[in-house]
Amino acid sequence: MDTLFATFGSGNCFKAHLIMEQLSIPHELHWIDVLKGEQKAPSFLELNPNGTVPFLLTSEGKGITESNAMLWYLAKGSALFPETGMSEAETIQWMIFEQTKLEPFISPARFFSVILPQRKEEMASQIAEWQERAAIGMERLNAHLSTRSFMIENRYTIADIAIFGYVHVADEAGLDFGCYPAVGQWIERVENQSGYQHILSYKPAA
Ligand SMILES: N[C@@H](CCC(=O)N[C@@H](CS)C(=O)NCC(=O)O)C(=O)O
Repeated sequence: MDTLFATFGSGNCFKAHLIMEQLSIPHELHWIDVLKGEQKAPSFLELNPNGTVPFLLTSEGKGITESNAMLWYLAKGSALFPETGMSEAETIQWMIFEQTKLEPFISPARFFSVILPQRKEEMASQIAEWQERAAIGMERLNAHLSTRSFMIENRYTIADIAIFGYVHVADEAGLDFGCYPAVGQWIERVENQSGYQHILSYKPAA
């Protein structure tokens, strides 16, 4: 069985968990508390020298880092994988867009707003800068989604899951979905996909 090492509330970890739920891939969850630095524990670094989560340990004992690489691996051969070579290229393009124009800004602004709110005030000017940069990516995304229902091929694929991971919680980073109506409508379409689970619906035992 695959094991997903994840931290609670992370959009990157959520992507991997969501696809395993939607494709009914048997898996175990192993919680890593990044606030306690468990991702840098020697026993974890032995498995994943990058010291980050999500980390997927496959049933064959191979390790994968990078949430979007996990989506690619887990979706191959399924209905969530792009159908043509051009769609594969578009998917990679949007995955890189997500990791360079959205996630690096939405994720830390959200982190210091809702996960570690005690540092929100101290980080205020940095948060404002992340919000400004995230807004540029959100505008581009909104324009793309204004003319289609899903990211590629007009159907739900891993391109949607990759973008959705952090974009659907962009309000927690201080962005206003009212400014991005096509994104808001697409979020509803993704939430209506079979097997969808809320990001906070799986959590470590108390
Ligand atoms: N690009 C990576 C990002 C991985 C990442 O930075 N994960 C965060 C949690 S969302 C983490 O492990 N932070 C703790 C650390 O870097 O020490 C992905 O998409 O999986």
